[in-house]
Amino acid sequence: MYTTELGKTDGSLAQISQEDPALVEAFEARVAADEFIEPKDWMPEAYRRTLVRQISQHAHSEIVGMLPEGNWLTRAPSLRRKAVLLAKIQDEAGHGLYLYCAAETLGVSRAEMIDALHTGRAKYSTIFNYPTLTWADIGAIGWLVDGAAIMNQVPLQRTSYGPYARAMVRVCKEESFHQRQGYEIMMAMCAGTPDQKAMAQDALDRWWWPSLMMFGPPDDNSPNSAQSMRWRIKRDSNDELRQKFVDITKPQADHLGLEIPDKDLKWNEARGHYDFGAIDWEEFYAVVRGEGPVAKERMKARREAWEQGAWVRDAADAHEAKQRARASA
Ligand code: FAQ
Repeated sequence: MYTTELGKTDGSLAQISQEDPALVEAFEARVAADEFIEPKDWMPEAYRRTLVRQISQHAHSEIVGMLPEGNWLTRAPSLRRKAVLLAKIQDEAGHGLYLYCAAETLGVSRAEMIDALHTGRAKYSTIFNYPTLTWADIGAIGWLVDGAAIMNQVPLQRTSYGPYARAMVRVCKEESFHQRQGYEIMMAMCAGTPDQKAMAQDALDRWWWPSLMMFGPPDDNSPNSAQSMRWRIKRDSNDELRQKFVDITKPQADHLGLEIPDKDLKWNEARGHYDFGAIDWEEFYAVVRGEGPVAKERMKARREAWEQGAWVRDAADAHEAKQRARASA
């Protein structure tokens, strides 16, 4: 699999077990003291590989995540909505680029990462394998998907790897604007005609459960969590973040006059949190396996974009070669 294959040549298990215990100890102490680890610092091979896995998956998610919203650019209901949506989608491209750059500092090339995505060896967030059927879905994505992304990414501003943490600072500011633009679309639809409000409810019905799945499997079934939390790559567990998201989002749904599609969603006074119903983990794992409703279309669109963009990359390479030749002449 991608996550174990990237970096295999310099990261075999035999090599990892030969790492100098003094270096490992000094590294662990720096992480425990909340120091940032920087690209040229010594780091355990498994730490490097975990970061490449998570950061590249995150980058792919941002780029594939442009597709569901791009679907509505030509049909936005007004020029203002179109301009805002266009800006948001461009922000997502920027997030992908910061993240690919952060992963490159760990010694993996952009070409390797893109190849892993296009050959199905790399993961990207399950959420982007669901279709955007109506304009209300654009509101629901901003409100719920960007809302869930912020919940996950705010703690990543303090992740232990410096370039990833710094990328997250700007990403979070932009995601916060994205969340508001989505919520504002939902507010407009909920204050509109009964048909518009019904569209908003339908979008919430379809996006609610997939949004909860974005946080990943439950803590007792999350193979990477323990080590990633020890290395302070992850600062909060999947379930902790999911709970925070539910607690914040339920009152927002009430304000809109919409109903979250979960009959078990209830305030629990003793816990000080909302209880919520069981997530369909079978659906989650099926989507992770590439069986999501529009998974094939998403990958086809990405591969075609890459192939059709070959001339741009070739032109950039030729330009760079020309500049270099001129400089050395
Ligand atoms: N989808 O052991 P864990 C966005 C995989 S950005 C697919 O818990 P971990 C912005 C996981 O990779 C959204 N796969 O893993 C936007 C692992 O498999 P592996 C993306 C998932 O890494 C908005 C396996 O399951 N955000 O939305 C998912 O400790 C609107 C076991 O899981 C990030 O990537 C999933 N949902 O925790 C753009 C944030 N969940 O790799 C456009 C950074 C889990 O071992 C429009 N990432 N898996 O083969 C993270 O925080 C973590 O990687 C988690 C997963 C929390 C996603």
